[in-house]
Amino acid sequence: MKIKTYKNYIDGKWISSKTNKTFFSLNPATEQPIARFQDSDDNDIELAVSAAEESFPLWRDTPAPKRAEFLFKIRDLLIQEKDRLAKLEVKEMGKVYKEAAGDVQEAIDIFEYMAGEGRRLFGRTTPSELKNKFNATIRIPIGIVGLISPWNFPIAIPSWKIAPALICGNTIIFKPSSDTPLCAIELVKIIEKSGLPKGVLNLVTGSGSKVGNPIIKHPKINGLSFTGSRETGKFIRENAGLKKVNLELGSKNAIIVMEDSNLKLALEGALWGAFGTTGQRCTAASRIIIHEKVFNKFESMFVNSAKKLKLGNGLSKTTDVGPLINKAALEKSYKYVDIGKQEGAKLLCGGEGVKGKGFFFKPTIFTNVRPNSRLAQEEIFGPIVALIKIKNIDEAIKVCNGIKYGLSSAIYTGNMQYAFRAINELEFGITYVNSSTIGAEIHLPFGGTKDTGWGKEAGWSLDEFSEEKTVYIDFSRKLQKAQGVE
Ligand code: UN1
Repeated sequence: MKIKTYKNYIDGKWISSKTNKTFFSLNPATEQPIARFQDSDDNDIELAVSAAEESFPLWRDTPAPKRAEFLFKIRDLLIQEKDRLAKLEVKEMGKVYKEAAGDVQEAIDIFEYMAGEGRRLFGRTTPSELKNKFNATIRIPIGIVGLISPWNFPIAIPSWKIAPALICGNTIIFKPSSDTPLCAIELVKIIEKSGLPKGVLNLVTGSGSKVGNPIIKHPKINGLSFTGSRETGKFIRENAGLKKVNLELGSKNAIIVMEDSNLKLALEGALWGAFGTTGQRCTAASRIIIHEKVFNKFESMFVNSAKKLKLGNGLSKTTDVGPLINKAALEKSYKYVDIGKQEGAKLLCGGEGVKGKGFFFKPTIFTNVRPNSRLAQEEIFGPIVALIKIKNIDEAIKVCNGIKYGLSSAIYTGNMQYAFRAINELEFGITYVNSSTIGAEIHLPFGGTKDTGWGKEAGWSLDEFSEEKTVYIDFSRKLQKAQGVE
């Protein structure tokens, strides 16, 4: 079958890698190859860094409101192309159409929001302790930033990183996940159409070892933003030297269902949290922590509804749950089903894939899961959820916090005391009350505690992509010393 070969985007040109090697991305619902991409290496990164270095002064010196004009154009183009991009995303990543459209919408929203920052990018002023002296801060770019993005939000997450990096005046080396390079290329083509000066954004496709690694270690790259696995995040911390690093490394999120909660509402939240995007969200709910008084009732409601979810191609209107991203993800889900069984948890539904093509795995529920078991501790990134029984709010909070991650958490209750205890005591970057663990809006901070990583993404990420520089202006015409030194 003849399929198209796509190139890297460096210094405003689409060029092939000198490696002469390519790789495929697959449609996870059919296992058919989609297109061929450059299997690049450190030589391509060198070219991209040179382009980013050369274009940096021009971009830095472009007034931020002018930089914003490009972002507004990108937003408009994304709106025009939303349907096409969403369909492409279903094809390459597998999520159902309406979720893919939501993903593109997040990209639209962040470009719009960051374009607005072009006329803010606020610094601060404070009084000086001395006479005739003026103190202020301004935001300056970091320089060249490396953006390494995942496949689960293949348009939104790159945009969460590219939009703030651009508005702050940085130039960019962008390496997308090798599972969704076409989504990234289509996003970059849209950015190219906005007329962004050459060299400001450079895209290099390829593996983590040959492309990610030289980005992480490159002495001229000053900042990194990575979303992906905890293991890669650790590698980055250990190998990025003193770069400014922003990491979002997933989680093992939980929904708490208290005895007074609206069970129908909690059920909808649990289904959406556990099986939306086939469990492949950093914010997916993979633990449901349920009060003993409502445990049995909620368990049977949840299992009955999960069994009715329809697996299939994300383009079909009747599909609830799409495929997993690839074969390795499918194998991982099987592995955790075995682990769950070995640990003595009871499998209530699912636990297996589906015959035929595509990386499908049935919505899977385990009950009687021990909070400290691997099933309840480790991120699976699949449609597998652990039900855990608790006696009271103290135990709920303890179990919810008893993991090494801390991205998203939720509590269903009408009780103000329970709600506020969750808000104050859950050690997570995000807590929802009477809503699922997913649904983050781009203008609020997105990020987590503990092993989920460092820094904030989306709307509050200006600190990740700029330095707040301090400026002292002394107009006394004499040497004045601070701290009362005469
Ligand atoms: C992610 O899974 O990394 O709240 C991002 C949500 C989405 C973003 C998820 N708006 O689930």
